[in-house]
Amino acid sequence: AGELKWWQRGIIYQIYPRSFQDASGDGVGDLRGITARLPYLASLGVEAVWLSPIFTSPMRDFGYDVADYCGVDPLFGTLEDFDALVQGAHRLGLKVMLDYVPNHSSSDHAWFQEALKGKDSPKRDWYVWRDPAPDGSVPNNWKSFFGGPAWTLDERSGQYYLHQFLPSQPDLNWRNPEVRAAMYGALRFWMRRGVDGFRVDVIWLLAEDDRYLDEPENPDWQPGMIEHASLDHIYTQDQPETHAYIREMRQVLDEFEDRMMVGEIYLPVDRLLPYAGTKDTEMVHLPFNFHLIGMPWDAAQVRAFADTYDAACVLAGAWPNWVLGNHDQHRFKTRVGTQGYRVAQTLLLTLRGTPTVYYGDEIGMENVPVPPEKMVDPAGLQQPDVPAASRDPERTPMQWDSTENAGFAPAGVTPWLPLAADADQVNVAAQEKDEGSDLNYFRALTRLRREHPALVGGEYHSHDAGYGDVFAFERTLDGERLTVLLNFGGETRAVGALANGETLLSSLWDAGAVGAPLRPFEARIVRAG
Ligand code: TEU
Repeated sequence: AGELKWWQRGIIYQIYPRSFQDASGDGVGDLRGITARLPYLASLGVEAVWLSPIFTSPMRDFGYDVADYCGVDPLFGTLEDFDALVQGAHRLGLKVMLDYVPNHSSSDHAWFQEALKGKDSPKRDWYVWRDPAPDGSVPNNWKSFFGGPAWTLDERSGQYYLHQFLPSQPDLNWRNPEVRAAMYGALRFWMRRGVDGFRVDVIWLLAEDDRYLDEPENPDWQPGMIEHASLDHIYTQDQPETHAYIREMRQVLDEFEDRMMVGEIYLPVDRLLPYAGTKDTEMVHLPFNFHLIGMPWDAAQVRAFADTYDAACVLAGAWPNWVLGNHDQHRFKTRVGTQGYRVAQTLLLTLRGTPTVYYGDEIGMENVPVPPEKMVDPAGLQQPDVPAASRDPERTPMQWDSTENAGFAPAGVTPWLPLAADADQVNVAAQEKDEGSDLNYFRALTRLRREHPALVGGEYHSHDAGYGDVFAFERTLDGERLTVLLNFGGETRAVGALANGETLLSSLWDAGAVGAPLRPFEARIVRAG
């Protein structure tokens, strides 16, 4: 796998900076905290660290509302702190990725404040304005992803502005070349500071159809769908112009050596893979594949999806990638259950493609119930009738040890979100000491990836294991063949010749006899003899 790029070879680890490590003692994580934990990150065997937004922000959407694209928010530290983080990471061989939020700025951004001055403002066209409908109401039926209309009236000018998220997150007008130039400038600013890559927020929503027609209702939508879209969004997502802007964005990245971007895109595979572009016109390096999050946790369905997606990637010449969780989705251990946890973790780290891991998943963090009076996520606060809408439960502080505040913040400080009730047991320090812990299982998997290039660069091919609750596949490269056996169910399953060979790793640790049946919920990696 020597010729693979770092973003194909390695694992991306997502940090939600508010919740990783609070060095300043204000209950919110910060950059110096992350820098202090770099040795831990290196010990995990991951390649890159992606930081959710650290830019200047009023934090109404916790940083996804940027008021200055080239500044670090004082809550997180300073530019000097950031430079130190990048240097420290690079010294340990870790890449650093930032979260780039191009679709919308904060309403506090100087650009929007200028645009508010009136229709003649030089920045007016940097945002998306429409006159009211003839009856004075919103221009059309477009909805915000956080509930309510996607339009807010600016009383002074009598026009509405577009916001696909909060009213305090006005959509930038990507059709305006000045906007694009300014936003590309921000990318260059961070790349000059040594940033290796970007996760690009809602990249598939950049452009809107400029006829501003009403969206049709989405007949397939159900509450709880990962996109949260009751309208089809045929006019606000996946527009041809969006593809064109991404091609431009890619050229900006290619001005620098070895940089990458991963795009946040919630679309079906046939509309997702085009975001990788073609050999001649490349677009995003990795279009996030969120489908493992949305689908039922079922061996046959996961296999069918993996087959389809892998084949589609081969055909499109796109590098695959896999995700089980992020700061918008409930913790995967809570979704698949304690017993399914290691099966899921094994799947994520052995399928063909780049895995992205969410902080804390390596120690098996679960959703933390946050009582309504402590809810802070605007997605939850704006949709009190949708109980699962709050993203607070998956954003709670990292659990480092069994001291007060689990080592996330100094004793006596109140963290911005509550800690898990079992943080005194489920934490890094405890799991370091326990050979059989989730943390050490994660490390065993990342070590296997390093020792066996077939797990990284090898071809993928699934097998019929003879049971609906077993997913079996092999990864092959240069004569090495590794078989991954995943028992999603609670029954012992004899999988015959598929299990023949040396067991390199079992989620139950003890290797068992060669060819032994899979035990309930066992994940096993076997080297075919
Ligand atoms: O999320 C975009 C997105 O599609 C979300 O609406 C997602 O479906 C929802 O959070 C699920 O509950 C991105 C960021 O990841 C998110 O944190 C931001 O709030 C949002 O964009 C606005 O920037």
